[in-house]
Amino acid sequence: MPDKNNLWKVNTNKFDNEKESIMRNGNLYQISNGYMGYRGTLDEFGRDELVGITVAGIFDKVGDEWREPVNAPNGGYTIIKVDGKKISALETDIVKHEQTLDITNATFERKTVFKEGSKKINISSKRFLSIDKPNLGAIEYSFSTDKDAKIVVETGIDYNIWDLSGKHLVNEKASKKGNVLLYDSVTNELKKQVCVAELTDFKGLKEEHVIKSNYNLRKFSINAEAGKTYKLTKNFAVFKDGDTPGNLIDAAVKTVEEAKSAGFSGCLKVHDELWKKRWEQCDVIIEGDDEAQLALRYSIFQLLIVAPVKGSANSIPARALSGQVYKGAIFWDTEMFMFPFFVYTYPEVAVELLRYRIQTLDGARRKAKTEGPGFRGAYYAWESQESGDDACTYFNIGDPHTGRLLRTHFRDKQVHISGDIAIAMWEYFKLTGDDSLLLEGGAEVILECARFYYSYAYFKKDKNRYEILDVIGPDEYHERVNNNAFTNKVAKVTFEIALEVVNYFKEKHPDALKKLLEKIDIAHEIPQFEEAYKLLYVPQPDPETKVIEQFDTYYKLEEVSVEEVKKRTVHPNEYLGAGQGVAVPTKVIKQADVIMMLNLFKDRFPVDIKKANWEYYEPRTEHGSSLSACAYALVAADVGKIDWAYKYFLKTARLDIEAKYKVYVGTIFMGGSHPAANGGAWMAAIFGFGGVKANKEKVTINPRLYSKWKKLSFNLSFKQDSFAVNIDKKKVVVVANKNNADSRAFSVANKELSCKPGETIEIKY
Ligand code: IFM
Repeated sequence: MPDKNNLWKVNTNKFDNEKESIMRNGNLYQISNGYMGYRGTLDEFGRDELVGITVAGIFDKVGDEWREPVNAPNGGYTIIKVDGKKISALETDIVKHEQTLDITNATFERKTVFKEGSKKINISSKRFLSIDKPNLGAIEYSFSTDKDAKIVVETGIDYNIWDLSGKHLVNEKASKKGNVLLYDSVTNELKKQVCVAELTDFKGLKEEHVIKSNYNLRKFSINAEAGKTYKLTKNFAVFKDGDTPGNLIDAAVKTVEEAKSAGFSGCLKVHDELWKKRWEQCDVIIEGDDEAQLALRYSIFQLLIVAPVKGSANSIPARALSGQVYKGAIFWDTEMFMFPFFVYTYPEVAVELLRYRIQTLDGARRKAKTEGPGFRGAYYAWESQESGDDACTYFNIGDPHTGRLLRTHFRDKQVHISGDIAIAMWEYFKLTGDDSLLLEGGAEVILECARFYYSYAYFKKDKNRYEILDVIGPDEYHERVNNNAFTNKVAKVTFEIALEVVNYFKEKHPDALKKLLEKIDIAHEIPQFEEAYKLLYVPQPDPETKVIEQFDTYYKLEEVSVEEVKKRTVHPNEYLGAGQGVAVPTKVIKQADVIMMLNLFKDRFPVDIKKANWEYYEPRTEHGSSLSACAYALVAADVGKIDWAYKYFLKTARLDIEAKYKVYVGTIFMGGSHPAANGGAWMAAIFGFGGVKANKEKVTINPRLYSKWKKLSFNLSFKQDSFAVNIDKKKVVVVANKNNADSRAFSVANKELSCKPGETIEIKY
């Protein structure tokens, strides 16, 4: 149970030197500022402990290995030697250890008491990655001994870099310019420059410069007095190609020099203030359930730390910036699971996520052409990196028995990705009322996605309908299926949205429409979209059972329990799908699929259909993906199964804070954080228990609080206006910000209202 008085901290007073615990703690205690992530490792750790500073938006490939994000050298490295002996949590006796992640401002702190011979040594450090200056990291490090000792401090840049797939930084140069330690390099594939500067302030002490074994260090030798605390502050800056128009090294040097002048506390103060604003805008308060409160807050924190830097047009990878897992790629996870949190609470970031898709539209066009036959439009990458070309490999999961890679069809058949993006693009416009993103390229994205589906669909003459064949839906255990309900529905809605965009532009932006239709030569295809929208088949509920068949022939598969399927595996890491996977011939599914559809289009299905499908698919779902639990939570809440909703809410909200997730699928290392599950936790709380949903016209709130919850409070952004919402067991209170632009429509507990700027409305339910 979390500490009641502190629901803003993650903390342990144990140090476990098992490799796996170090890896899990690296994820759990990571800090990030959207530009880079810094794993929660200790100052003295190195490559073997998976120290990683993963930089957003820069990728590299070595030989035939997987393309992945670049990890920068660790400018935060420090180790001390006492009477010639290295002091490290890995080698030295530990008397006491405490490490804390402060969620209020993304700072990581460690305090360790070591015993070396007859001496006790205290080491403390605190670090953060500035959200004011995204290239900057700052560390305050101090130590003391209980007896006089000869201490050597080595601090600087460790460029022994942990990489999963090859050495990405080459032409490495270590040097010192004035007082600043420097590291310069280029990436192996595209020769993009990556550099690091480090500057230590250890008042008045003389230092020696040492370059050895891929460390660029300064060395201080001290005759330390018993009981005296020695403190140094370190700043490091990471810069990559494109960060500044000028010289990168100069920019890095300037960044650390300015940070040194401002001092650790000066930099921290600005950083703190910005974090305070973020929390004022995005926090959710649950009264009466500390476990849920901490887990949800940690989930929100995980999303906030990876919010892309303004103007970067970066998006959020499936494992955030916790390392290179999943090739640092952006999946549908972002639009379907993270985007809702941002668009409802932090729309400035939601824009950034969608700009990334506008920016990678050409990559999606290339994929449509090369994935063929005859595909046109935008077929977005299943695993998208900086150019939008697909980083997903055709052989994507290793078989633990043979070590061979298995053919999976994630890349070539998971076509729902394009529609997921089109839906988010349109959702942004509906909820914010801001059409600038559509004008900037969002409308083009939507039309190109519709064009792709038209080129992918088949017209079945005898049935007078379009079908979508040979795909993978969200349930990845069943590949190459026909008429997957989720995919067909997403495609149909994409046609619908494309038509709505055209109509909206006709009315509001006729010139822009004319230009766009000419630019992509699509005017003659609009009638095709109309026809496809009308005639595209979407599997319907069975009139008797009300269940929607997940895809054609799903019902013919073997009826067997999830437990039984798992018993059939012969290796603990075995993947249940692909080729001969044990789930393939069965009805056992990997993750929410029909249920995902019923959640995504919740307004288009009645409760009895949702309930019947939840009851049918829930026992057949293995939840082999971290994306699954939240969909089950959301639909459970929708159909009034509040205890089930809570069970699945906790599963998604606790995933990262509990850090007990699986770390291997097949032979592939998967250890990292799960921002989609974090976004799912927010959705389950707000849309599920809060009963919030919004469309172009209004915000609807129909609460169904979990029994333990006394109160649920959160902020909402709608049409660029902000509202504070407080829900307790009896009433809903909505407070409109006094600076809101206009009065907005609400439906609270089935009462229609409008909420003027500065007004408070209170409805009993
Ligand atoms: O996007 C998901 C997919 O749905 C299931 N496998 C993991 C991917 C990344 O999270």
